[in-house]
Amino acid sequence: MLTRDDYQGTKEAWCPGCGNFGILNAVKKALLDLQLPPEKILMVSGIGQASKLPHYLRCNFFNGLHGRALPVALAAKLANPEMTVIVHNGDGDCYGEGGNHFLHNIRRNPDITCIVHDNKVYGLTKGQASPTSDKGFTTKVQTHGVFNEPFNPLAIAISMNCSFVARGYAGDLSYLAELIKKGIQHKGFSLIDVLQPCPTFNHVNTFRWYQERVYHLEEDKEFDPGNPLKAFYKAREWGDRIPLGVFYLHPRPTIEENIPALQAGPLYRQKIQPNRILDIMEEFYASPGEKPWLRGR
Ligand SMILES: Cc1ncc(C[n+]2csc(CCOP(=O)(O)OP(=O)(O)O)c2C)c(N)n1
Ligand code: SF4
Repeated sequence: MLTRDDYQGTKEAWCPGCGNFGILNAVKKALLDLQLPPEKILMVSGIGQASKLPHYLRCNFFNGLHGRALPVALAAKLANPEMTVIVHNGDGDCYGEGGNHFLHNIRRNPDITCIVHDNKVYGLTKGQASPTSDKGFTTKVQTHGVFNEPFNPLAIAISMNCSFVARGYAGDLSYLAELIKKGIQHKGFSLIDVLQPCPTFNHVNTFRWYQERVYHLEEDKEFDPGNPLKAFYKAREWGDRIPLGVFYLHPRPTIEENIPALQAGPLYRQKIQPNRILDIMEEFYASPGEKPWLRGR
């Protein structure tokens, strides 16, 4: 029987009152409830305050480049689909620098849980606006306020038929832990955007601000996560009321199930056959006449 201590990593170095603590505790609760052994978990992150989370947990982890957590996670999942792969990134990391990877991972649908710590600001680099910053948000750089339209990760994910789309809140720990559990158990790409106050650099979207606005989608008896139009409508609700929960479910085959080479088992257990590669190369170079790009070699 695993206990909370089995997941204990190094001492956290976030500011006091940071929403990242709530997310870390919710992740630990989810792992504990699922009794997932630390050696079967791989956490992948990029760069940022959010991306430091795997340091504070005991499990396998890879801390990559800014915005590049998802391609690393996808490669790891393809090499060893037996691992539970969880990605931690900030809103800047995932939707800004890593935006392209975000879109293409939704298309590919690997069995990865992507947790985005959405504090609507660049925390690690001291408070510049991020893709999800609301219009009018002022920072030391955006002194006249943000004038760009905010990126809406949930609406984008739903419009691309992402297989699991959810939103949690760092101040609602047990509800967030349930969403993370559902995301891990879901087979396919699970996006969990987590509203995370940054008391140091975002003085607008505070715990109190969220506390007055958030509600659970379950309160709306008409809501159905299988209905893309209803999900899209809820994803655009922002202001006086902010919904939390599972917005959209669209189960479909994962990339692991689609790749023929993986049908023989995980890559790490498959034997490499160097002779076969040499045969293929020989065959390839044997008739350059049919391959204009090889002429004159
Ligand atoms: C390619 C690249 N561009 C910029 C940076 C500088 N940089 C490091 S962290 C960061 C912002 C992190 O913000 P976010 O992803 O929202 O995470 P947070 O720190 O708020 O959790 C930036 C711009 C970098 N490390 N690499
Ligand atoms: S700067 Fe913001 S996100 Fe970073 S540790 Fe401090 S409160 Fe948390």
